[in-house]
Amino acid sequence: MFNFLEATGIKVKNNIFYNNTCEDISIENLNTSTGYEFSNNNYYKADFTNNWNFKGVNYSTLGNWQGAVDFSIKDTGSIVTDPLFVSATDFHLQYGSPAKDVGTNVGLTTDYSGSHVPKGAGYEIGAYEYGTSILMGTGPAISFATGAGMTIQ
Ligand SMILES: [Ca+2]
Repeated sequence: MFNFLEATGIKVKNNIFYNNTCEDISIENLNTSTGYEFSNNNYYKADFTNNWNFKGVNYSTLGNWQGAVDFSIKDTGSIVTDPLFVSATDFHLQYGSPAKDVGTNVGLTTDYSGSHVPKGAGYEIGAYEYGTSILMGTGPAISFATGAGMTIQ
């Protein structure tokens, strides 16, 4: 998915890597990986083999990957589990997704669909904040009147 040869300051946060047929991350940089920050990613491959490659060595567990890299932030807060997308073509998260509320603040105020983030207890990993795909249609008119309480019509 990502293959870095020679670069500095790479930041990979809040991404979902889903069932790629090659390594999710491959870093061939033989020098120090200056300024690399990886965190709060969701890696999922059905076979969990050779998910990461760092300087020519393959790693199949998140713990081994985290122990091998020389990054500034060593993929902390990341998870290895099925993110539970709505479908193969809809990358919103289902209610029970483990990617809900475990992302990190990357300075965005909206998700990929333009909805405000975060919602709930924290940021989601992935492109969409949970709860942004609900189509409400035409909602009721809500008005407030001083001293009269709330009226929903
Ligand atoms: Ca959330």
